[in-house]
Amino acid sequence: MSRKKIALVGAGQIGGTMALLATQKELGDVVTIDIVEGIPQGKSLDIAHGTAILGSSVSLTGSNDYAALEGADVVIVTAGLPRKPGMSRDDLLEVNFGIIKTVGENIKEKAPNAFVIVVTNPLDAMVYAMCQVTGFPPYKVVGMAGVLDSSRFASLIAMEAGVNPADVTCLVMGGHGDTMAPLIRYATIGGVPATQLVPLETLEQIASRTAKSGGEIVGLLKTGSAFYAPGLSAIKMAEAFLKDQKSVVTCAAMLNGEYGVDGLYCGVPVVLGAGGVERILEVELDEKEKSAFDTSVAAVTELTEWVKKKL
Ligand code: TXD
Repeated sequence: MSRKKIALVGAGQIGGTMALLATQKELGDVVTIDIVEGIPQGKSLDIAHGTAILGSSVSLTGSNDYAALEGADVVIVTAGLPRKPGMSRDDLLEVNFGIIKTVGENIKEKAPNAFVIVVTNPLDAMVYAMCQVTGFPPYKVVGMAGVLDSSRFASLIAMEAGVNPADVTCLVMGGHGDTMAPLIRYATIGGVPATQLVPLETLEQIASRTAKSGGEIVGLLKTGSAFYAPGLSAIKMAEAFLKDQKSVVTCAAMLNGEYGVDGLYCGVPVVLGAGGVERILEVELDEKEKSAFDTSVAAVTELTEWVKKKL
């Protein structure tokens, strides 16, 4: 089997974290690309210096040239600006759209067969833009958000219940914004509905904290947004594709009638494998859940309409 190649466009906080994780997991050779001279080269060399300790055979390179995308199996895009305190994800729309456009055109030209994972905010609108700019089939272009939001929900429940986070499974649907919909009814602890083990009021507080978790981290860090858990989430998705794991994860996928939504990227549970998004899972939503999902879809629609006008 030939060696896989993972291209990380954006060598900032999340890009650097992903380079380390991909090296540790030996997912494939890692190339990081950034517009800032020295950053991708420096981070790649720094991680390469640790490969003897990690026992990893991965080769790492950093570049300021999109030509380094050539032959990539997976491209993960974090290029763009992160939030500062007081900013919403949506405030990043205009500047990050310009960046996604440039990056997308280069991916189309240099890595036409790649599976593309977009991380840049505002997530759902940016992944829509990426799909249009590359012209790739929607099952090969996805957005990372639901894996992170679901992990945040699960980890917070585990802390409250005093159990292993690995035993908690959660589902957060909708857009990656303040209107995301953490679904309490689908949270389980060791297969048991969380509502049987944690008071409903507490779960509701945790759901609300989950939706605001990104902002909580921005408020603490002050100089940027979360990067460790986002890095872990995007690498989990890359691994599902590279190893054909058929993982059930929530990610921003193009909806074509599912959940009553057409032609929009939004967070839904999918099966992720070597075929990219192999299936979109349609779970049953009660009235309250459907209304929360629809509110989130409305917010995503507004941003996506802006993108459509600029394409
Ligand atoms: O769940 C999610 N999807 C997210 C998204 C969770 C957390 C953060 N999320 C968003 O990811 C965040 O709002 C940002 O839009 C991205 C990247 O976050 P990160 O924290 O990694 O930002 P950095 O450290 O500023 O890194 C961005 C890098 C930086 O080094 C820039 O020089 C580079 O992107 N950049 C570019 N690289 C290549 N090509 C172009 N055009 C370019 N423009 C900027």
